[in-house]
Amino acid sequence: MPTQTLSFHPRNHSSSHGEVSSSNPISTHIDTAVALFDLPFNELLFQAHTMHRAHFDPNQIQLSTLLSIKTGGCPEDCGYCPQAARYHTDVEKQALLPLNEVIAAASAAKARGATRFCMGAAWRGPKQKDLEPVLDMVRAIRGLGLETCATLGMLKEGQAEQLKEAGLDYYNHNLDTAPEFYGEVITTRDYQDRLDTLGRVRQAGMHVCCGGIVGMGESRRQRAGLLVQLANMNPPPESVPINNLVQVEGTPLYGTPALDPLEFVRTIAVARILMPSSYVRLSAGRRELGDGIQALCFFAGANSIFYGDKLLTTDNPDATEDQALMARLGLSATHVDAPPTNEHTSCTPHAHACTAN
Ligand code: SAM
Ligand code: DTB
Ligand code: SF4
Repeated sequence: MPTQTLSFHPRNHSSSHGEVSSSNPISTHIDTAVALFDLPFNELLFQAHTMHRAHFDPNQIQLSTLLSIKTGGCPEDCGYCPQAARYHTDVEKQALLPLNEVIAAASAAKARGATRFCMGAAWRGPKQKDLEPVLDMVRAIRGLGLETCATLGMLKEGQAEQLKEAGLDYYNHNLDTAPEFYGEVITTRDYQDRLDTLGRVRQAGMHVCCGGIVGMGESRRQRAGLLVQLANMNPPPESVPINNLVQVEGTPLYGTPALDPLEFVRTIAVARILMPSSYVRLSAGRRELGDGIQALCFFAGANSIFYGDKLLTTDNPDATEDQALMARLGLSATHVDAPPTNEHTSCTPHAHACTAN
């Protein structure tokens, strides 16, 4: 007999894209999420893995590669970020990369087995003169047959449509943490600014990549609060990056007591239960987690990673280490149908288990 019987029955998440609503009629209450976190570890992992198997092939992992296309010198004050101009870190400023360098990095990522290429820029948000060269990058990367993702900061009216028109499949913009903890970490943009950008992305018909960071000193209830915010988006994000804080000397959050790695696994498990159809990505901080904890995360429902030796400015496990870990665990890379290169597409990339391997 199980000692705890709490189980979670998610709603149907098949709402259409373009629908932006904060008044989701069937919303998850924070107490439900906290109760999941509080379950005995084995009970929680069993529920999460059962949910995972019902929605995904548990032996397939989606691989995204990141590239910082504009580095450092950011005017924002995100307390975790080595790219904020106001903190003294070792990050060197780098202007927007030329198109040929971005194409070379994307081609190399594809050759290593990545299916999605994500470009990050240390901007508060892009100006129109910034956006135009990024649109060229999106077109070129899509032309290579990769899915495209970008994280450029806050978007103004009309910018999401331009990105969509150029062929951007996903826009990454994180809520980062629960509303109640947010002000401890960032003061130069508020929670509603983030929700507004996410609404623009959805309205333009792009897929939403939205997650957050744990290990910033938040409470368990606040970790649950972040996941509830994500799960109650209507529809929930297709891609949910869960970052474990990478502590960078010079940032305000450097020296924060590290999160218990088993609490990180619990966070992944609750994310999987609350967002059964979303890809849950093990994001920053994988080097510190080690192989055993990552294996538990994959069991708990993580089915995507950032793949490649570098995140934006910090180190990630080497691609060869990830290949070895995946081989030890019998995991294979999710295959994605090459997106059409037509700029006026309304294509939805379909990831599925690769039958060729
Ligand atoms: N500048 C844009 C913005 O913030 O909207 C896009 C790039 S920003 C680096 C993307 C995300 O990376 C942040 O929202 C945060 O969740 C994550 N991130 C940044 N620094 C991190 C760190 N030191 N550890 C973990 N995650 C981090
Ligand atoms: C996300 O959630 N994590 C990635 C991506 N989206 C852009 C970024 C992680 C950055 C980690 C710190 C760095 O390398 O600068
Ligand atoms: Fe700037 Fe983004 Fe870093 Fe915040 S997370 S300081 S917006 S680069």
